[in-house]
Amino acid sequence: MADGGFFGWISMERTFIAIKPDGVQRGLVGEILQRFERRGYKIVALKCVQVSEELAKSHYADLSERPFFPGLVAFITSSPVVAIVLEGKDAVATGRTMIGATNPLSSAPGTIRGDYGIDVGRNIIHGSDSVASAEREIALWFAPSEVIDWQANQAKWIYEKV
Ligand code: DAT
Ligand code: MG
Repeated sequence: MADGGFFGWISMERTFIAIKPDGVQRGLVGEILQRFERRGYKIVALKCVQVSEELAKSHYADLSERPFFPGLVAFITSSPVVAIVLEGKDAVATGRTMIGATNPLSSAPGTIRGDYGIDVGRNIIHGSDSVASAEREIALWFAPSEVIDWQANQAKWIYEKV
């Protein structure tokens, strides 16, 4: 499923979500998880992480030449992050839609960043931007044994066919 494979006829995906230090410090973990759970996404991995500089630099490797990179690494390593893998239909793109635009001031109300954030450098949450990124990020943040395959009993009430 992490490879965008099929569960029944439904294309199931996994996406990597991280509630950043500001989201954890502001006590938003429960509210954020509740949004994804209520939508119908299934938590298949979750842990609290004190991020190392090495992990931060690897996670944001594609931004290493950007002027804000040192500040981004300092921020993400400054306080714990809650790392999550969600599974469900179209999890990557729908996760990004629920998160909102990179700059919270441009994020629509109703999105996580649009409801809780103001500054781009304090935008509360990360979500994978493609299935390929999700696969890379899940492998970077989690050991295979930490990502759990399980059947949600409510799946038939979320999906027409399971
Ligand atoms: P996103 O998190 O929406 O995928 P991104 O991958 O382009 O956005 O950037 C990663 C993070 O880097 C972003 O969540 C916040 C920070 N960032 C991006 N652009 C920035 C900027 N212009 N100034 C400061 N921080 C920025
Ligand atoms: Mg990104």
